[in-house]
Formats: sequence, structure tokens, C-alpha cells
Amino acid sequence: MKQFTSVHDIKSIDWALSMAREVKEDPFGDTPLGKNKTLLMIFFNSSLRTRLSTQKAAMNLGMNVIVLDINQGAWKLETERGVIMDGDKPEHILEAIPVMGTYCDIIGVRAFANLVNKQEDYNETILNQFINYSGKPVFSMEGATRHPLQSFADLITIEEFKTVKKPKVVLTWAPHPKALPQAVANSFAEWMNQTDYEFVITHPEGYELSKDFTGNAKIEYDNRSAYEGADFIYAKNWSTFNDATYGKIISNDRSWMVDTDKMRLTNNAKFMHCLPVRRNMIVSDDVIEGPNSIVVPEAANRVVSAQVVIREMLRTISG
Ligand code: AN0
Ligand code: CP
Repeated sequence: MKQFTSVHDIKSIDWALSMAREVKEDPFGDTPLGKNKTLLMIFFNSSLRTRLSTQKAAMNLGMNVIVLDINQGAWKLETERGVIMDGDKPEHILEAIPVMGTYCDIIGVRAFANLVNKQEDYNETILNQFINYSGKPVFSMEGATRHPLQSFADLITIEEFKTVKKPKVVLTWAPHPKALPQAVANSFAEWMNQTDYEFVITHPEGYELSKDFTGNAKIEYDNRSAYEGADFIYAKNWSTFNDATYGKIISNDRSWMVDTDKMRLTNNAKFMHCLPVRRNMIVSDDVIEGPNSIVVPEAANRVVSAQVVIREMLRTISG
């Protein structure tokens, strides 16, 4: 595996799940693979889970890890070509990336959507520059349009907690005070569409995601109807995708929050969220603290998804 930016970079869902089981059963079985190999993790945005779980995964594989927060201590990077660099950015990303590539064997990158320029976001400009110019295998730690390590962990979690073979999985939009990217929702939809689950997306009108990710998933504008018979409620906020209002908040409707009343409509559904989550905006205290909340095991599975991906890249490097 030379890159991991979406579900399309894995052989199949079944393969990914069987690798996840292997890693979970024997987390330290492959430590020789990572000996004298270095993972470089580059963050353009904040993180708690991705930073810790990916580092832990690399440590389980016997690797050395270097973490760089671009916005804390590194030179500010110009990302556009052709710019006269007389502003506040002393270094160009087109030198920085190949330099970073010389210090490591594998690179993980987190670079969120800026939600200003839709084309730039949906071209995955920064992630692709790392892929094209680092000379090293690159994996996404959340790009502008997807968060594949999260979705992979979500899939593992659903497989572990499902009580029926083909669960009904509902992705519900929920309100949030700040405009957030579509990446987590896009990516979750893309992964769910590779399974045989019943997958439903529910959001207010105007919050339609790109068809490239949602495919043939059922879109339900009536929030309560979507909850009926659900086995998993996966909450996430995102800002608008459509051209006219790209990256904006067009609803603050608090009735879309996940609460006990709506959870009663479900088939005793488990509650999921990638975290960080704002309580009593996205989900009530009662639901997230309740017995059906699986947000912590979901986050724990981030080590597993990262370890599968890094292990596969190490195997590719080692031939
Ligand atoms: C980010 C997002 O919505 O993409 C990261 C989630 C893993 N969330 C926030 O910025 C709050
Ligand atoms: N879920 C997730 O990626 O969390 P962090 O932003 O804390 O890494």
C-alpha cells in the first residue's frame, strides 16, 4: 500500500476487517517490521485521538515517530505556486515536503478543508502535494474531503457491536456553532456504501453531501422517521456542500440534536460519534453517558485502523 486516502485504497472491506482482527489479537506481533523505520506525522490542524492513536499504532509496530505541528513552531508554509512570497510565509510547501520526506519512511498528514475555496478543498490540494512530492507512502489523518482512518475504525466498531447481520446505520446531521468540514460524513458514507448494511443519511434540506460519497444511500429529510428501527445512530455536524453556500451554517435547529426521546424510536440503537463532540449541541448528556454510547470503544479502534494501514505500508516498503 503506497497511499491511504480513501476506502478505494484498500483491497476490500472484508480484507480490512480481517486485518483488523489480526492486529487486535496480536498487537505486538509485527514489531520487527518497524525497526529503524520512522513515521512522520504532520498536523496542519488540532487533534487528540488521531495524534495519540496513530503514534500508538506506530509504536506497536516498533517504529520511531516524529510529530510536527505546522502551526506551532514550524515556518508558516505557502501552499500556492506562483505566489510572490513577500507576505508572512517564509517557506514554500514545495521545498518543505521533499525535505520532510528525507527524514522518514512513511508520512501521515492532517490537512482539513479551509471551507473557503470548494475546488481547492475537493482537489485535496495539500494531501496530493504530499503524495506527489514527498517520495514516501502517505496516509490521510483527515484530509479536506475524507477521514478514512476514522471511517475504518467506525466500521470495525459496528462489526463488533452489531446484533443483527445487516444493521440499519443512520448518519444524522446535528447542529454545531462553528462551520465544520464534510470530511467525516463523506468518508463514513463512502465506507458504509461498501457494506451490505441498510444505510440512511438524515439532514435538513440544504445539507446534501456530494453524490460522489453518498452514492445510492437513502436520504431522509424527516429526522424522526430516520431513527425508526435504527441499530446505530452516527451523529456528525457538517457545513453545506452546495456551491451557493459552500462551507456555511444554514441551520441551527436544535431539534436535530440526538436525545433520549429520539433514541426511543430506534431498535435500542448504539450511539456513535468520531469525537470531539459538543454536548447538548450534537448529543445530550444522557445519551452520550448512557449504556448504548460506544464513543470510547470507537475511539479505541482508531489504533487498530491506523495499525492496519501502517503495517501494510511497512510491508510494501520492505518488499
Ligand atoms: C473536525 C471535523 O469535523 O472534521 C475533526 C473531527 C475528527 N472537528 C472539529 O473541528 C470540531
Ligand atoms: N476523531 C478524531 O479524528 O479526533 P481528533 O480530531 O482528536 O484526532
